Amino acid sequence: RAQQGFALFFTGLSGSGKSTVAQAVLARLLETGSRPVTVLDGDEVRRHLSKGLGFSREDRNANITRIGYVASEVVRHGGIAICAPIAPYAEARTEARQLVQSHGRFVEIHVSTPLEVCESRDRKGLYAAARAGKIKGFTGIDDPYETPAAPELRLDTSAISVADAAEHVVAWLREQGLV
Ligand code: GGZ
Repeated sequence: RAQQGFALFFTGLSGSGKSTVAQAVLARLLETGSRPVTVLDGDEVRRHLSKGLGFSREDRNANITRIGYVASEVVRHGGIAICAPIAPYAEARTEARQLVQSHGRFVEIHVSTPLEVCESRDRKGLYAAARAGKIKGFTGIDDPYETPAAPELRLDTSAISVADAAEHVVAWLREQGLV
């Protein structure tokens, strides 16, 4: 039978490794080449789908609802959607889950890399700017991140390599019969 669509929903702090692991998983899924894959990455989404939204609770939740809606359409057509926003609020993650689950599987992956590690990486200098008060309401510094209570998977990129993290996701998908 045709395999059902599913969404991989990575959530975690800035610098936790969401996008990097998502890209590695994408590469692995494209190798096996079974179905079309749509990537809804944070940066891209905010440039197009969520252009004009800021980082208030309302705007972040609107961003996640839009991502959830697009992912649900991809899944409805039997495709794979890979999403990688911070998604700090449980309420919005639940809404995205409900949108997707009416058409297929929703796989929440908490990228649980500790704040200290994300901050020490500080690839874009955003944590330094947030500590200096130049960016207000930065997730993990002066804005909340609600830890997922029951994600399908949890990955800490300070404890395992990107390749191992991606392998772990793909192995889990195989176990579930999704790929
Ligand atoms: C968190 C912010 C903020 C604030 C700008 N808080 O490391 P990045 O740069 O590329 O990832 C972060 C990205 C977060 O956008 P999302 O759409 O994923 O967020 S949410 O799910 O909450 O809607 C960071 C940058 O945008 N950034 N200001 N105040 N991250």
